Amino acid sequence: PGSSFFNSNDDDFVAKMKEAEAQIVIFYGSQTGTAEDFAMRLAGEAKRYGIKALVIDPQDADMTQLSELSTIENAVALFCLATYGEGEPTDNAQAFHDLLEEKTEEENDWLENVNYAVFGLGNKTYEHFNAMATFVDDKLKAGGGRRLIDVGMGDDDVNLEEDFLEWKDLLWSAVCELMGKDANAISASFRTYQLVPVDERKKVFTGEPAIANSFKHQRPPYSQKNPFLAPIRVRRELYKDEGRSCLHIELDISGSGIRYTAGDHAAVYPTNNASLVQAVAERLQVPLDDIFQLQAVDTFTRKSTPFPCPCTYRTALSHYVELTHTPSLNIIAEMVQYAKDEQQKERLAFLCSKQGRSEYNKHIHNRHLTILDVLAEFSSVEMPIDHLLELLPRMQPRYYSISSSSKTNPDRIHMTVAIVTYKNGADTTVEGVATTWFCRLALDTDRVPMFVRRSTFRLPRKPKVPMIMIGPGTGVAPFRGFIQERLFLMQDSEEQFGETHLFFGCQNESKHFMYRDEFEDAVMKKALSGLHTAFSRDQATKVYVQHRLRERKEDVWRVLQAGGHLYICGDAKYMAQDVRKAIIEILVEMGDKTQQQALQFLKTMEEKHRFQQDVWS
Ligand code: FAD
Ligand code: 2AM
Repeated sequence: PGSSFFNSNDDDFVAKMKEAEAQIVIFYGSQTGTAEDFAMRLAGEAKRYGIKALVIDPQDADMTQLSELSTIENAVALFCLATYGEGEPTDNAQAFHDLLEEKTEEENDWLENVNYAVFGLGNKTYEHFNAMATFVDDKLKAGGGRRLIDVGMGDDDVNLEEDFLEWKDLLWSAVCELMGKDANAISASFRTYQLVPVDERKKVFTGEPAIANSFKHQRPPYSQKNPFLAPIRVRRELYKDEGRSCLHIELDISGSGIRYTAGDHAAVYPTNNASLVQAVAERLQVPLDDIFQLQAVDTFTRKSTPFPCPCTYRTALSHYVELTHTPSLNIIAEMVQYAKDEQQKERLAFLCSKQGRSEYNKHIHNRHLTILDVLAEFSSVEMPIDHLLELLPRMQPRYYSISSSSKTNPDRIHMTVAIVTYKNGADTTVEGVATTWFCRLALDTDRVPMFVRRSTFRLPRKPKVPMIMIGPGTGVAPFRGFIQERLFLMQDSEEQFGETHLFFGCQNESKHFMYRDEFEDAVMKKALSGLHTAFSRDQATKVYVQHRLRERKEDVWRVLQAGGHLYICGDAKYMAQDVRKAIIEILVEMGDKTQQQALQFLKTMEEKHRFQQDVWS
């Protein structure tokens, strides 16, 4: 196998801190890389106060060592923790979560004199907003830890960046006070990585997320670090109208050894549009085919490189960084030094000053400007590409709810993909990276780097258990898989199958009713007892799935009362919440419950895994 991008780590972080003379350790719980990014930014900023900080992945550390932190004078542990799905920790923070949960009453002083602060990355549209961060904050406090500042409740639905900035202002004041430092830090810029001569012996990465040559020599088992290159065999339009379209895609996983279960997610590493890469290259005069190597300035930062390299600039811009995300404030701050025009320099400096924050929000964040929009506006900025590359967020895999059953499609993974394109505040048409890339790929010959992420979204184990599935729009994806599976199981089966309802919604029946034939066929074959549709725009007033649920309140109550399963999939921001409200109303009315009892009923269902959600925003 090729050389690995990931370093192996000694797990005694306190010893490492002592060795590096670091006073701060920053742990991150990251699923999409943002928490890790924040952790790296904090480490970079610590330098401005003359403090050394170590960034550590909790899964590579012996977290019981936290109790030893007080052996370093004024040491501080910082946590940047994302909450995933239904209030769960991220995969890399799961063990740390479990450790905190296990700490017993008798050990409630195990963190005596340990200074800490927690920042949470969450999204208010989800029910369990920042559950992981508040859990950790509470547990550290309960363990006797010394909380430096209140837990930061970052809300990605509004402005995560701003929440982070506010929290970190408070943090640095508290840290400086603790350590007796001057809080008015010097504003010099510090590079985390630097260009170094390319080591000719090293393998050149060509887009692999972790292991050099793994695209050339494909070897199972496939995983996040070693994705399988799947050809697309089928790509067909489920609908297309003004500015909106949706695709049915089939990835071929034959021969890969990859297995999946209906309800799992397919994760895909996309490639940036070549024309976008070209545009960045032209603006910043990037020699796209040159091979380069970045290396950490400080050897104790967790990663020795920000992404797999050596590679060409073309590879880095195509595979390793997000080019359409709105530049965060630290990118703007680093641009200041490269502005040749004094007015532009001043304006950039203002945007990233405390006084200019609301202007940054109004002018850049809320208008969803891309890095190219900003570079176009600040035309005198001559930023070296290697500096920009270290600052741009790492390209993240995109997740799709698998819309097939492995019982009927063991060699294929089906996905139901809504194409993303929108005009931003600079009137730029921004293309969703993955979804528009799917449109451009050549069938059979191009390859999609992918892996399967296990989920807990599952059919009832016993087929006789009744169920209600609610999935408007692309939210119907996993239910198509469930229905395929039920149809398969029903063949030659003597077993009794519980009643099964699907609530589906879309704008117009004639245009957007995807998989209609299949669902109607399932009704005929009795795999679906009820197909309840809400066509929101086929009449003067909007009709949504929750209206149909209310109309069917007897069915809903009967199924839930009988111990049935309830599933919601699709939009987290509005739909899932409105549907929950409707369910609560039905429980109150039909079950003769108080609001409180209804909430408790649903909570118990959730704990027993009978109420499951697969939602995203
Ligand atoms: P990106 O390049 O990631 O761009 C999307 C971003 O653009 C958004 O996050 C938002 O910041 C911005 N944006 C989008 N629209 C606008 C707008 N109008 N104005 C301003 N900004 C905007 N998607 C499916 O289609 N089908 C599925 O089955 C599915 N299942 C999912 C399951 C899970 C667990 C999760 C987390 C997500 C799922 N998604 C699904 C969403 C999917 O992962 C991608 O986020 C989506 O396809 C967009 O990817 P992209 O790379 O094309 O867009
Ligand atoms: P709309 O676009 O006409 O508002 C799939 O996207 C379907 O979900 C569409 O019919 C859409 O309707 C509908 N939808 C939008 N907001 C919703 C909400 N809050 N609850 C349920 N369905 C919603």
